[in-house]
Parts: sequence; structure tokens; C-alpha cells
Amino acid sequence: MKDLKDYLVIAPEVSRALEEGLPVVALESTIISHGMPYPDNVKTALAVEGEVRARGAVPATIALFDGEIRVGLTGDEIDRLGREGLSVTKTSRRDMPFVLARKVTGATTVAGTMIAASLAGIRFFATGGIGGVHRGAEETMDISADLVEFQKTAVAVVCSGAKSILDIGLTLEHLETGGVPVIGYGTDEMPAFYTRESGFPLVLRADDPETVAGAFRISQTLGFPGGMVIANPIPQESAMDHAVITAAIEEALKEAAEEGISGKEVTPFLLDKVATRTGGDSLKSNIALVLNNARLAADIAVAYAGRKALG
Ligand code: PSU
Ligand code: MN
Repeated sequence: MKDLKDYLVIAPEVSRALEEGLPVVALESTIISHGMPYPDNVKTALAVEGEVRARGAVPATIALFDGEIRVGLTGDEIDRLGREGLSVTKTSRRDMPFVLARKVTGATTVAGTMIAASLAGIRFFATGGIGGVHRGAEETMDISADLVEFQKTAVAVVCSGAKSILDIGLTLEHLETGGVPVIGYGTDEMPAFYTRESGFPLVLRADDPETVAGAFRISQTLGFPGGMVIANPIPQESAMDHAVITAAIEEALKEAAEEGISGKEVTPFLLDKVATRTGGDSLKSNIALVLNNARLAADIAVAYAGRKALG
């Protein structure tokens, strides 16, 4: 009978950092394979790792290869995910045992990455946007497994909110029902990925990494099983025009409905259409916010480890 260590392979640098209680930041891989075009996806993934390092933490990008959950990837592995793109299996909680059994390449979603991070003992994770409740979910029941994962797995995820391809109001309601803290970082409202504002207020706010690290520690001490969403707005200079992005999203939603897109294809389809419609602008914004989230996640991990933040 195989046990966890037969499936969980932690890169030596990450494993050393964890043993020594040094700050580590997990990074997802669906954003590489399904979230951005090649070669920007690979360049961004490597730059994100660079930002984490520059702030004094160790990056651990996560994916599934050859029947193993790899925590901490080589540059070659990141390149492979980027080149293979949509042919890599998008892996959420539901998919993980099967992807491992079949030994196919799997890119982990926010939910998949939280699971792997938690198994490895990593508490902090940076990404772009989380999945959520889709518009029209009252009919389709399309609610991302990411939201449910936040109820089960104790990892704090730094993101720029949720894209308005989703129903942001319902997404917040779902998180509230699940007991998931959504902490606005330097803001009192939920950011909408490409824009700093969504119009939906948040009740929790932090203005420094220590506050987030402190709240996370208390959650751990209380034995709470779940994680946290740290909603970090896109830097002002990289934010998009509200009208431009809204028009692109409306158009993408219409096309998805016309083509009858469903299941796990929905999110990648919408992301791709929005990116194509807004050209390089949305990609630039996307890259800027992911780098910004990587810096904040590293600062929180550093604060949690009781070290002085760099920069
Ligand atoms: N939203 C984005 N970019 C992404 C994703 C979501 O703005 O790359 C990816 C993440 O990996 C997220 C997943 O976990 O899509 C959610 O997919 P679904 O809605 O099928 O749960
Ligand atoms: Mn879905």
C-alpha cells in the first residue's frame, strides 16, 4: 500500500525551508496552462517566482507530473506546462486522484493548489483570480470548487478578487456562508481583478502583512479547518477601464451561452475570449496583478515566520 510520501514530492529547497520554518509561498499552475498564452505564461511564472524570492520567501509552484504532486517545479517543468497549455489536465479536487492514477500532466487550480500546499505544510499562496459563483448559477449550479475548498483547507490565498465573468455578489455570499474570511488589503471593497472596485463592500480589512499573518495564526490556533481570501486590488497604474472590460466580458458570456460551453471549460473559455477581445492590455494587467500578489503573499509569509519583511 502506497502512502502520502509516494505521491507528494517536495523540491529540496522547499523542503529545507519548511523544515527550518522559513517563509514559503505556493503558486498555482492552471494560470500557466489555461490562464495565459505562451510564452507570456512561462515568463510570468518565472517572474512571479523571482518576486517571491526578492521578498525573502521560497516559491513553490505546484503541478502533477508522472503520478506525483510536485511542490516546487524546475524551470523545464514550468516551460512544459506553458507550452502544452490547454492539453494539460486542469486539476481541481475532484480530478486529483484520477490524474495521479493515470500519470498524466495536471495543472492545479486554486483548489488543487491549496490541497497540495496544505499537504506539504505551506500556508500562503499567491495567484491572480479565484473561481467563484458564475452568473446564472441559480439555473446552472456552476459554482467553482475553489469556494468549497476555502471551507476545508487552511491556506491563505492572495488574489485580486474575482473577475466579473462571475457573479461577485453571490461569490461573496457563498464565502460568507462557508465561514471564509475575505480580507480587503488596503481596501473596503472586493476588487474585480482588472479593476480595483466592484461595488461590493467587504467587512474585513488589513493594511499591513502582519495583520493578515496574525489573523491567520489565530485561525490556526482555534483549529479552524478553512483558509482565507486576501483580496489585493490591482495596482492603480495597471487597472483597466471599467467600460472596456465590461463590454469584453458581456461579449464573452454571450459567446459561451451560444456555444453551449459547460463544466470545467467555462472559466478557461471566458478567460480566453476576454483576453482576445481586449488584446495585450488585459494580459499586461493580469501580469502586473499577479506579480503584486506574489509580493504581498511573500510579505505575509515572512511576517508569519516572524522575520522582517524585505523591501
Ligand atoms: N480566474 C482567473 N484566472 C485563472 C483562473 C480563474 O482570473 O487562471 C483559474 C484558476 O486556476 C481557478 C480556476 O482556480 O480557473 C477556476 O476554475 P473553475 O471556475 O472551473 O473552478
Ligand atoms: Mn464551474
